[in-house]
Amino acid sequence: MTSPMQKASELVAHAASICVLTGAGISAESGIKTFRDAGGLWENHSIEAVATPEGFEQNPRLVWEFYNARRKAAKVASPNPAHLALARLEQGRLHRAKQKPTATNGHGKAHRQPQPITILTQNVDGLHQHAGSQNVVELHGSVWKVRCTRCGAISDDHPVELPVLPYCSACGALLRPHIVWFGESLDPGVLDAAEVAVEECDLFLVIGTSAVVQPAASYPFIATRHGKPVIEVNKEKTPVSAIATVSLIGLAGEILPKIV
Ligand code: BV8
Ligand code: ZN
Repeated sequence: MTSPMQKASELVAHAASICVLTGAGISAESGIKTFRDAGGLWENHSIEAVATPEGFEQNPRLVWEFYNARRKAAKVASPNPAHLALARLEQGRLHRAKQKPTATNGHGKAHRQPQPITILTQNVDGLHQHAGSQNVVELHGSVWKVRCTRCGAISDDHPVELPVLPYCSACGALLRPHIVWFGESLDPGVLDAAEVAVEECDLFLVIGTSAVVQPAASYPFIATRHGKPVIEVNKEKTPVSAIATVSLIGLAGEILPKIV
């Protein structure tokens, strides 16, 4: 009788293309507050006040104070063994893929190989990239990027704490965090990339998310509807646990290095 951990390791070992959905739980052991855990981000702030366009309209100073604090916390955080395990997994697969001749579709044209691993992250802290992961889709933007509210220019060359309030050097208008707030649509290119990754994968991992926010939370359910095995790693049960092929309860920083 194989244990859930062994089952998870086998699924990872045999998967050709893995899609990973990560949430705040994967950065918790890096010291970054999650949203909904005790002492989390939403403890002292209401979502409406700091994570909606209306809140920014109402009080941009408060929102910039919130995001400057997030930038400071992200700056001093380091990737933890969970981020590093996913980066190692990608490195190993990319290395192996290089050794295999690229498959052609018979007309000599190399057809697109599915990516060995795609990380769809809801996190905005940049820790996956910091750990060395290359194929990362930031579903909700990045705390390191800011966008002009008028000309739309996106920039990431600012000091950790931006002046409150920061203005666009090109057109002088107010800058906002390049982050998807509640009630805002995700970038269409990001949605497409996520859809392709879910469709192409043959294994879906869900790490450290409460799976309540849409559309990110729908991806594990879409994967399972397409008959793909789903492995969940979370310190507690979530709505995904009911449909997961393997649901591993524990800390991502301890479990991920063991299964990848
Ligand atoms: C959209 C960026 C179309 C901000 C985020 C009513 C009105 C308006 C909208 C809606 C509505 N009802 C539904 C919606 C849609 C809404 C939504 O889903 N709301 C929820 C609350 C029901 N979604 C949207 O608005 C999205 N846009 O739908 O566009 C549209 C357009 C116009 C009008 C309508 C619809 C945009 C959503 C994006 C919001 N931005 N983040 C920022 O970061 O500052 S969401 C934010 O919370 C995160 O990014 C993440 O996505 C989400 C959930 O957080 P988690 O990552 O899961 O973290 P959480 O704290 O919740 O859980 C941590 C987990 O980790 C726990 O399970 C814990 O057990 C586990 N854990 C902790 N430590 C560890 C661990 N596990 C393992 N190891 C550990 N060590
Ligand atoms: Zn501008």
